[in-house]
Amino acid sequence: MSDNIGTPEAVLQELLTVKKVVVTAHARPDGDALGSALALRRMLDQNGIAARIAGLEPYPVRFRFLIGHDKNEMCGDQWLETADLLLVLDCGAFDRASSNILEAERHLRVINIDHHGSNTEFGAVNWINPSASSTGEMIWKLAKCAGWTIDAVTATALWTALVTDTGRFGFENTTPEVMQIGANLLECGVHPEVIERNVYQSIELKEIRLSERALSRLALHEGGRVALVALTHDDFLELGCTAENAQDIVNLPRQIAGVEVAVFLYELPEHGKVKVSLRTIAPFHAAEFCAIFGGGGHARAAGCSIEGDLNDALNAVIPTLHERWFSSSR
Ligand SMILES: [Mn+2]
Repeated sequence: MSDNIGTPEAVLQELLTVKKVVVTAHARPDGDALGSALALRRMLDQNGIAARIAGLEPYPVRFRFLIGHDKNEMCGDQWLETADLLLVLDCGAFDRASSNILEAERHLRVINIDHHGSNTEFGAVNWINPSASSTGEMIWKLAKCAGWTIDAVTATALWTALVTDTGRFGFENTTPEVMQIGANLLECGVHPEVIERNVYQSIELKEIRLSERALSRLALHEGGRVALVALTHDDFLELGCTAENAQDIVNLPRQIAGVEVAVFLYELPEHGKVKVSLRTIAPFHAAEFCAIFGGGGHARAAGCSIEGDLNDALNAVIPTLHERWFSSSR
């Protein structure tokens, strides 16, 4: 696990000499990935650096309200080919970026801005702060450092990054600083009820049906301290859902009283793999567990992929959880 690496000043130094950049984040973006990328893109554009977003489609419908405030927000292939710099946000490993970005990287200088402790430092310049609640928090700091104005549209994107990565200011990464940044964003014109309605009160019916399928497979282990839900490829097919519709399902088992480790397994047949999503409470380090299977993330939220089908994944994850965390009573 890496400690604090790099500075916002080093990132700004890189931006001094460029005219045209691309901003991206991890594929299948969440609120922090999209919010921080859109906020940074807008502020760069407003401050004399032409910037476009790439590689973030498809994004979940609930974040659509953040997109389309500016003409030409999204970049075409030609832009990617002629840009000076690629800023990669909220992306713990470069292979988590989308495929067209992986292609473009060959000729672009990469600036890596992230808060995942498991970050692989893939950039020419790396600014990694694992104690930041979100990449949105880091982009706010970058803006302050640069003296950029944060307007209401930018503030709304950054608020979305903060609320989604702090569990609506409920996780242990909700620091005094997060609340100070939140207060500043409110002063910049954020309407929290708009974000709440779009992000948390806009679930599609098929997503509720998908949750129903996942809960039908709810299983408790370790005397109720581990709760697991799962979805098969057929569940997704029959309900017309994709992995984007399953982003919040891991939050269902974690709500059960006494559960310390919540696990969500779902089949991604196109890759012949099962995705594992893990949420924990202290002292269980989710990213360290997922690293056993080649994944990564944060202390309390992490993920990995396991070759095979749902049964293979169950047979890998449940005994390993027992062995690592529950074999001697703690
Ligand atoms: Mn994040």
